[in-house]
Amino acid sequence: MNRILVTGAGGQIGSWLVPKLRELYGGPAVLATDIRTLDAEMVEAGPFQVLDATDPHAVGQAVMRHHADAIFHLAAILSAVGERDPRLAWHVNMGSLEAVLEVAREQSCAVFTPSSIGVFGPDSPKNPAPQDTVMRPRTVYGITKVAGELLCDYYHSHYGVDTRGVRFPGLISYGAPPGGGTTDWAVDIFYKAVEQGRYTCFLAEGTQLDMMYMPDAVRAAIGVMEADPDRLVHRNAFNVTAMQLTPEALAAEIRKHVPGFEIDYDVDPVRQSIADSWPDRIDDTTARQEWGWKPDFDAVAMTADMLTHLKG
Ligand code: NAD
Ligand code: AKB
Repeated sequence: MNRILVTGAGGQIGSWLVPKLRELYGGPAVLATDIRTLDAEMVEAGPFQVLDATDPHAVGQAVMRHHADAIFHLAAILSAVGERDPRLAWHVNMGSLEAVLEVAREQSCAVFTPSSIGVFGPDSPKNPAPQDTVMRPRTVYGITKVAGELLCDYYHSHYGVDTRGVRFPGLISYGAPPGGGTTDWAVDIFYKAVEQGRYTCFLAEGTQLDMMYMPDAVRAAIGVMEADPDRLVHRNAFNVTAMQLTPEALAAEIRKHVPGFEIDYDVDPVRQSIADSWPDRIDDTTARQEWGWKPDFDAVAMTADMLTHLKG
């Protein structure tokens, strides 16, 4: 990777990934793009372009003009927003992936595409969900992610495109807010803890999901792209995780830093049913074996770091 184009650069992941890529590969080498204009920090630190990733012609032009040899494809609609507007989720998630893969095939680019724990469904083993198992998700988001993993595999096996990806768990970060997922509670809880000392959670007590702190997610994205291709068997769908959290366990950890912090529950049935269909824990042994994946942050270290930054 020398010259990189990032789609969906203004989102929760892109707002962390783009600065890291610019630090590693040089500011001018990383073209940030999004369907909307972004804040000055992103736009002034390197090249930026408004780009609808579902438009194959526009993506092709941008890749050609930037002389990109790698695309980090982050533009997508997440799980909760996807259940509100399934056709939009299909259009954006599949339309943009097809556009990016075709451009990558024509212009010889490597492609990173994040998949998700959303690929699993109620028929998948819950604890742990293995690397290779039954995947029959019930959300349109999950369906696009399974289809996306398979399409990326297809472009690799049939056209030799260097496609790679990971199945991210819920990602926790400060800065750009999450884009409308089922795991957003694990970000919201920190902001409410600092601002109000209490949080009303939209998932029920006892709902356990995999999570990861954003610095680890950024390392995973870059790590899989820099991995020795000869060692990769799976390529597009590596389970990666760092911790398993329930709302009450994270609240207890936050309480160590915010005395008296309280949590209560007002369950949203849509997001609860999505969470209930996802595993309690995924097994990331394959990523550890094939490219040396290992997270730096557990729940204790992540909570301390989040609160240090949010309290200023
Ligand atoms: P996000 O919703 O925060 O950001 C998505 C970005 O894409 C936004 O800036 C939005 O403006 C942009 N976008 C939407 N439609 C677009 C289009 N047509 N063309 C160009 N840009 C468009 O999402 P995120 O959390 O940064 O997620 C990025 C990727 O990682 C997605 O594929 C998501 O499924 C995956 N993922 C995220 C998480 C997580 O917890 N954040 C977990 C698993 C997988
Ligand atoms: C979501 O909740 O939709 C995302 C994800 C885990 O894919 N955070």
